[in-house]
Amino acid sequence: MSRPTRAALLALAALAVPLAPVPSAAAPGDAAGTARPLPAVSPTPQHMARVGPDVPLAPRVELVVGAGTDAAASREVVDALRAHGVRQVDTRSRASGDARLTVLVGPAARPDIARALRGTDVPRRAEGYALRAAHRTVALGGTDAAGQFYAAKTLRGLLTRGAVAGAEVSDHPSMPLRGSIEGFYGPPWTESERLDQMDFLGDTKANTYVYAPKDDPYHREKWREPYPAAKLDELGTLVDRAIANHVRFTFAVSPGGSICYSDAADVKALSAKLQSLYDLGVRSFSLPLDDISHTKWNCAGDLAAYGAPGQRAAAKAQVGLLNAVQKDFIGTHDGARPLQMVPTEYGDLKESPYKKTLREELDKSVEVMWTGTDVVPVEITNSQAEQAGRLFGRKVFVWDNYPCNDFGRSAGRLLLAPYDKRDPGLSDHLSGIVSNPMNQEGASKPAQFTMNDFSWNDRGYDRARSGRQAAAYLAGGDPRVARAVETFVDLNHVAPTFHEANWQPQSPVLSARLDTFWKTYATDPEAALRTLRPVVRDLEEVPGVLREGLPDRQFLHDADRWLDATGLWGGALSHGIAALTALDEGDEAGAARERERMNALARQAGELTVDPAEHHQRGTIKLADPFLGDFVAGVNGRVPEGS
Ligand code: LTM
Repeated sequence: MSRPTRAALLALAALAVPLAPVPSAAAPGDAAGTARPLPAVSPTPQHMARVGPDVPLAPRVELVVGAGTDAAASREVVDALRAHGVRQVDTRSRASGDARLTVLVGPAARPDIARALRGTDVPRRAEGYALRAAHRTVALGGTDAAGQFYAAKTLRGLLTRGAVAGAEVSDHPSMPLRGSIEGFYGPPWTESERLDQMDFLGDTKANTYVYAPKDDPYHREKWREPYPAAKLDELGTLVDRAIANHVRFTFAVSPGGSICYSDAADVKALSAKLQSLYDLGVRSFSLPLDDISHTKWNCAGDLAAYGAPGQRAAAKAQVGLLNAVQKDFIGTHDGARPLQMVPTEYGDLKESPYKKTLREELDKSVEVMWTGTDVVPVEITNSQAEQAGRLFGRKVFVWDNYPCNDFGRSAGRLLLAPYDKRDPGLSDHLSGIVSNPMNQEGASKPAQFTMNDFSWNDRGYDRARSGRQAAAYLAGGDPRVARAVETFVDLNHVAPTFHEANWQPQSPVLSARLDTFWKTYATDPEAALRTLRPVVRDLEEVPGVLREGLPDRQFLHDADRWLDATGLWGGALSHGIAALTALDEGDEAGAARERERMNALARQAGELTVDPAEHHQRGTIKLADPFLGDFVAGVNGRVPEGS
């Protein structure tokens, strides 16, 4: 059956919405599946509990939609059912009463949905939803259209083994703004990476994508110029995909490097730029003023209007512009959301004349971004976030520079570790968190997945569980592939900062295993080697397992050279083990030969470089450093060179 068109759904909307069959309470002793744990749903729901046995799917399912049913939500439900073997979905405006499975999708207040929810709490929150699967009925009720869409995403998570888990879910996001800001230096994402990102954000219940690539000239240097028609078309396609995923495509333009704040022509040019995106359907806008100077004006007019350059004068000029855009553009455009901005002082907690002016004079509805301390923060605590809120006079919106890899200390690296060191409870102090990801979109997903989990439910966030779920998501549910993803994540686990300190350690799992290996080797070489062999075999197998089994082609493309490096290092370690084994058996010549092979592969791995077309920072590929190199050195220190 073809998907219902929007027109068809609107036609259905005109019909009365009758009541669906009301499920009776779970029969006592009806045990099929009642003891089974519920599947992991990500982001972690605020509340989820088993209410009865699993609800079996049927080859033919009735989908009941009504006036307020979100088209994207019903599409998502149909896709999810089809992916789990349902052959026919009959979309109707009233339940027939004799279907083997009925799925109701729409506003939680719709009478048939409200009844089928049977008291499942409907959160009074934006983007919230309630879901209940019991007997032959699954009810998905949203507090708004996005809530319905998220209910449908949760339904996908509850589908296993030919059934919907018998569960009730009451859920809503902890933070209003969640997602990503493409705000890094270096090669911007391609159109297909951005389209992929929109679907990914939808999958992870994130609602925000900020378009702010530093290296798009029309975003920064050429901000006054309109986008060429082809580029505008491309942006239009992205906006449509964002809307289909309940993602707010947020258009950012950064005029700070050359704007003359006091020149009406510049303000007009800025407004025209925003208008061109509004015309494509964009309803969220941002004016980032990061990485510009406080201490110079771009025109003599500003000197006359605001006085000598300085923190206070810069803030006055910026506030004038931002308040004008908020009032004259946002305030006059239907559906436009509050303006967002990035202050020039975005990465510290020091009081200053700049912050004081923003705090006191910037329109209170404007969202102010903040990166945490030191731009790439080792942590974000509740107390810091509270302080930032006080300094800027509102809850701040965190631009988290993770897993961004455009700065010197991240050269040659993919940053894959799960999100960490952000306090539970941050949702009390922030309006949201967006990730500034890597130049590589696909490879950013493991980290972003966990960040979106955190911003949805910071208090329910469990780092280890989220990391496992991220791996399972990327692996398309295949456990062997998921394990290989987790191994690969461990090899690329370090998260550097601008300073010496890393805020996430490198390879915690592998480094511990290698450490144990050498300790055991000192007293029982055979046992040590026996334990290490499967670890190294896993390493060697990672590239093959991922390249054959991982459905996400973008991730594989992005990780290509790191996968090559993994294969080479795996081979090097395997020869290292062989060298130590030969030594243990008294075969010095064999040991020396293996040593040589190990060194040849390690050398090759060390010579791999990043693709400059895809990475802002050039350099050699870094992987599980320094542990892999240390292991090779350890073998070299024990096995003599051949003569
Ligand atoms: O973080 C902000 C607000 N601005 C820039 C980003 O564009 C850049 O990607 C990161 C990481 O290098 N640092 C910044 O200062």
